[in-house]
Amino acid sequence: MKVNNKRTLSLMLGLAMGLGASTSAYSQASLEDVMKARGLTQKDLLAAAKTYTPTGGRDEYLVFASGGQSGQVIVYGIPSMRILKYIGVFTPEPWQGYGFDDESKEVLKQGRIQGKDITWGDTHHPAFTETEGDYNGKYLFINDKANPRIAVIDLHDFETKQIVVNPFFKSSHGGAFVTPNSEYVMEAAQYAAPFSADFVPLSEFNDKYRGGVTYWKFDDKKGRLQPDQSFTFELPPYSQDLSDAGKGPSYGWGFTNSFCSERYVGGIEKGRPPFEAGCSQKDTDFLHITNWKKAAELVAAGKVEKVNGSYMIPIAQAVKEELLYLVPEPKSPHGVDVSPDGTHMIVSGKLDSHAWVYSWEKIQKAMAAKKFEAKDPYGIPIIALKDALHTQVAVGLGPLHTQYDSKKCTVYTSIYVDSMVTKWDYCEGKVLDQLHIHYNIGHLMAMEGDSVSPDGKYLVSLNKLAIDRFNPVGPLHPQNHQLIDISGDKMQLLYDMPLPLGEPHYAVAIKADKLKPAVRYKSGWNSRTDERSIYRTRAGREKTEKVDGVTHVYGTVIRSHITPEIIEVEEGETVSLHFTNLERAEDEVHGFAIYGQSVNLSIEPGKTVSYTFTADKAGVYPYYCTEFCSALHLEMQGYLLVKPKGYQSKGDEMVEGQQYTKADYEKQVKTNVETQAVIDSVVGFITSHNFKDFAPVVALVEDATEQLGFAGEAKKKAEDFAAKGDYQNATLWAGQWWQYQVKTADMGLRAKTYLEQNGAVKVQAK
Ligand code: RUQ
Ligand code: CUA
Repeated sequence: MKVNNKRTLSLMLGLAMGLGASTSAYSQASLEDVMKARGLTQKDLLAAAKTYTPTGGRDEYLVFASGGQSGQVIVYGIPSMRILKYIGVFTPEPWQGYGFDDESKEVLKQGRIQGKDITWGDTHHPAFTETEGDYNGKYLFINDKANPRIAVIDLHDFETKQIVVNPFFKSSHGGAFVTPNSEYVMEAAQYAAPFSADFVPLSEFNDKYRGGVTYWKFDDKKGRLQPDQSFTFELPPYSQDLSDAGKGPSYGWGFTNSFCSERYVGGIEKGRPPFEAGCSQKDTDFLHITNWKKAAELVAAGKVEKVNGSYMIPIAQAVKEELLYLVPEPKSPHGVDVSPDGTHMIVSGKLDSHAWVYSWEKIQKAMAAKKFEAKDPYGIPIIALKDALHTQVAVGLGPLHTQYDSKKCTVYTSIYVDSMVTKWDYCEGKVLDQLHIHYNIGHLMAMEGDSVSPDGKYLVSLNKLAIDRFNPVGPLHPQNHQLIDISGDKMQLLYDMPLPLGEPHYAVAIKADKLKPAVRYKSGWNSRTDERSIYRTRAGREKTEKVDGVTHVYGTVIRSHITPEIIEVEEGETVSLHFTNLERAEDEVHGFAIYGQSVNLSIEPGKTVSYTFTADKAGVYPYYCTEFCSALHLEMQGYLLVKPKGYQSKGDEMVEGQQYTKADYEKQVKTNVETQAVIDSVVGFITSHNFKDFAPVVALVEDATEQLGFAGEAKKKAEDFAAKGDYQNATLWAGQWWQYQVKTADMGLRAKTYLEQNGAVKVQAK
């Protein structure tokens, strides 16, 4: 073991001195040879050149895709289509410790439905926070359709911070959609249901079942939704679907479409025609237009009542206050998408081959003149189609969603049945291009496509079926995201990316440089509440304390040991472990797992996490770090000893394995002296360069200095034992002294490499 470590160190040193192996091993094959061997065309090569990202390269955009039924969010880069992260949102995710540590369990607990834990979600539509209609890179929201919930993810650390449960709905599809200054997040119901939790027979469907749209108030400073300031519009039982917030001239308004405005209830088992027949009889459904700005004023003025503790605006009040209107829209519509300038809304009906473009100017005129063609059965004014429509364009069979280009008037609509993307001009009402995709596209997404200033460039087609596009992996196929170049007049398909996690419905893409994620937490940080943890622990302050019958272990983790290494408790005790990661270096995460407990913790630099459990069975429980964090990662271990009740120690002294002599001690000291020379040379290199100009290096140097300090303490202990002639302890402490040196050297070399690769310059030696 020691020999190996020494080898590792000298190898590190060799690399640091530039003595590494040369890199001339490239194959001599020409581009033509490779093309021939792999059957690639010129077009393929062009696509490859547009997406290929050389090693170490970064992407221009980051995509946040819904993870569908996985209840997570998937993050990947464009144009490389490389997956970077899964964010646990509604579903426990062990690698991140999400749903395993006490802190994140609290977040999931917020999402309980009628007291029941829900350990998954059907995520559909992510949305970024906005400032004046542009993505600001601060937070991301995503909805759960199955249980009407919205989650808040902080883009500072890509962690889920909050889950809110809709106080009225039993499902929610039309969320999350953000108003232009993130004032509110829209969440529309889907399947009509009573607003209460009670049983209501279907015979009372028209009177007691309801749809709705909730406007969740968002506090930009706190980064949390504010349920007590949020409000819901009661709506007829029309199966409200997707929504979008107005902007520019339509700022202050929200748009929500619906299907099954027939209010049909199926019952195929009783011989009734099924939902699908009854819900598609009428030629049109309704686009709902709601005035959130005026509604917020009513709420602020105390004019809206609370129902079960939440503000709810009944249909009659919304009509009276002129907050709610309907406009006919194409049969069984799916998406409603407001143009970047807020002047038009595009809606497509799944059972109509046209996309309908509405004019906000016309709609406003009709509202002002109170020109309505009728009222619906609930008294809501209906604006006639001719008084709202700008144009209708035949885009293909089964149009769903529309995305806006950076070029004026240019849009892309997903065509589900025809499996294609139609590029068209909504001002002139003409089709410009069509591209076949594989297969059955749902949503599509252009770069910053929901903002007031879309970037165009790339489009991602989120396909419902992959069928034969990839190597077969059993009956459940991966999803397929196809990257399309939209920079030219003709769309060009570039790349197929299999996505093996849930059915991502929608995705949003943001310019990568708008995000400034942290690489470490402030020390002792509770990342879920975003404040210092009351359980934070500093180096050397580790302790065990019994408070109110609970044994609290205040521990730390650092390469390569967990403090404490032995935890002794009595059978039946409740134990609460708290670990703080003392590292500052980027990516130095430690994990924690223990035998017989369903737990994995992810302890990122600076983070404090807790795990509380009952030690209900006497026994021996090994624990260890689950991240390969250093050469001696396997040794990052410990024992939880659960003693039987009333156990009396029979003087169980710790037994020693290997015995050490003076010669062993001296050999170790010699190694340590040599290692110190390596450290000194690295330190010399770093301090002779402008390392303080590089934040990651400063963090590494801080960590290295700390490790070197520990080395000094261990050295002192070794020398004290040697002076007493106790070569057993002297040798072991000399070994620990060397461990700290190795970690110092490791970080020092990483800092040195960073400086060399990032153009550090020599400065005058001080
Ligand atoms: S939806 S495509 Cu939520 Cu369109 Cu799935
Ligand atoms: Cu820490 Cu392995």
